[in-house]
Amino acid sequence: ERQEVRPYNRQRLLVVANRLPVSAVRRGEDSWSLEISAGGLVSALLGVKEFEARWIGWAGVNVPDEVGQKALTKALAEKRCIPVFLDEEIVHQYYNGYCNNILWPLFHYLGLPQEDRLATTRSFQSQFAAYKKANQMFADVVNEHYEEGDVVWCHDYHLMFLPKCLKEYNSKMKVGWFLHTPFPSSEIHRTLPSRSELLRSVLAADLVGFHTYDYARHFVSACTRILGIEGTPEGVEDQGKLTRVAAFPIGIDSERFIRALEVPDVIQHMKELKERFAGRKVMLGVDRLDMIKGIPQKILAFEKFLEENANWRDKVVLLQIAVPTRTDVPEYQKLTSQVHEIVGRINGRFGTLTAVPIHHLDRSLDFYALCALYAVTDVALVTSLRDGMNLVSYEFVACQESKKGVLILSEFAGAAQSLGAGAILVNPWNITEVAASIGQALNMSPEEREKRHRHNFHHVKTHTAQEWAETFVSELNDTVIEAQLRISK
Ligand code: ADQ
Repeated sequence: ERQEVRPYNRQRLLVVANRLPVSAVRRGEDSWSLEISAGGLVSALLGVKEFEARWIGWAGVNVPDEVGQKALTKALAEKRCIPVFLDEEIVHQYYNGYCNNILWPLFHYLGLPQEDRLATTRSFQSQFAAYKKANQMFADVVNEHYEEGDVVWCHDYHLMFLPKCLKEYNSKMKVGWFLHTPFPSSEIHRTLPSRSELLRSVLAADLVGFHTYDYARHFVSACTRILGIEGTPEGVEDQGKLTRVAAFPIGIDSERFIRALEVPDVIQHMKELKERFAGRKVMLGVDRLDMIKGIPQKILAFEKFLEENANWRDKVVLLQIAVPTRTDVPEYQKLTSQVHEIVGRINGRFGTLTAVPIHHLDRSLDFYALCALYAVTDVALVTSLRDGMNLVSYEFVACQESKKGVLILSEFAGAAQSLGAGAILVNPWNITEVAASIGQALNMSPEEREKRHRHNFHHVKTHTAQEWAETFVSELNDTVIEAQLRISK
């Protein structure tokens, strides 16, 4: 694979993320079937023509035997993917433990449930050790595949220890790190026992990126307060070494959504949905079923709206599509039953023999079904308690050229900074306010909707995922060149 001729001599980009963008299913001792999952990051990088991207990450399956590992490596190579093999114990401690039970809630300002807090405090050290070990395993694979001139782009809170490991292997490696979640206030980050080690390791990168300027500012002030090192307008400077810190707001591949609306299957599906909900306004929520998405709060706000607006009860329907994630974690199981209970109660209270106010689906929808749903929606409800960016809000806007529906958006989603002028911004914790916003959205004049939609649509069309990836990588290249110039002066 290393001798492969590079088409057009494009720069190689090694994208390192916890999960590879494929799902692998074992079909036999040495055979695997693979399916590429088209997330935002995948389409962002597929669209970037200047680079030849390769992926390094965990395939999401435990493959203890060498025969299986070899076969999977070979199958993945065809998709330009390189696996990191993690055993069950590491996955348990690093992924379920440190990443999802400690960093994820902390970065989203959500505390742990009381009964878990002490247990987590006790297991902290062993989970952090596993986190470092896993990051070192990622670094080993990167190092093995690295060629001079490659750009290495590390992603997300799973891999905060990776920049340091990589620079220890090769101080000349161009390393960037991007965080997809919020970076919390330094007062929150301060509570992490591993606070300094994580910051120092991230600072080993040449470029550190966040979705918003606020997150970047929180990161710089954490470095100043916790490590006592200088923040500068460009980033963080420690003993003459500058780490550039900046905001790179992600976008979507908007054309992919716009084009989908012309596909006959999607048009047919839209027609069916319109017939199904004729005479009613459609409100939509699409989220992973996660604490951060504020699904129970959203449904309670909808209940309040129905309570106070009897005239709307048979004229509006809320479709909530919630893909289950991390289903083996008790907290997530609790959230699922909590949501089911609230939905059941509200449907019992306001439903009739022929119609219910909430359709709640615990599942993922395929791309075309999702586009059709976005396109027929009158009001989208994105009420995340915290969210790095939130791409659902972008996807909805991309599909609304004909309908010009209203976006109700949490002020705690990164997207509030880019779509704030077109959306109705809400504090998701205040269900009275969200309920009032639902009324405002449903009653909004066509002129006002048009004006707001124009603003958001323009943003979504011009700030694409491809542009995001290109900007990050070229900034990383520039940062390294500038640093070399500074040293040679
Ligand atoms: P997520 O928390 O996963 O991403 P989001 O940005 O909304 O949140 O992306 C979710 C993606 O999954 C969207 O592309 C959406 O279409 C899809 N999806 C969600 N529910 C679905 C369903 N029921 N059926 C089908 N598809 C569904 C993390 C951060 C975000 C950040 C992104 C990108 O938490 O804040 O915006 O990374 O950086």
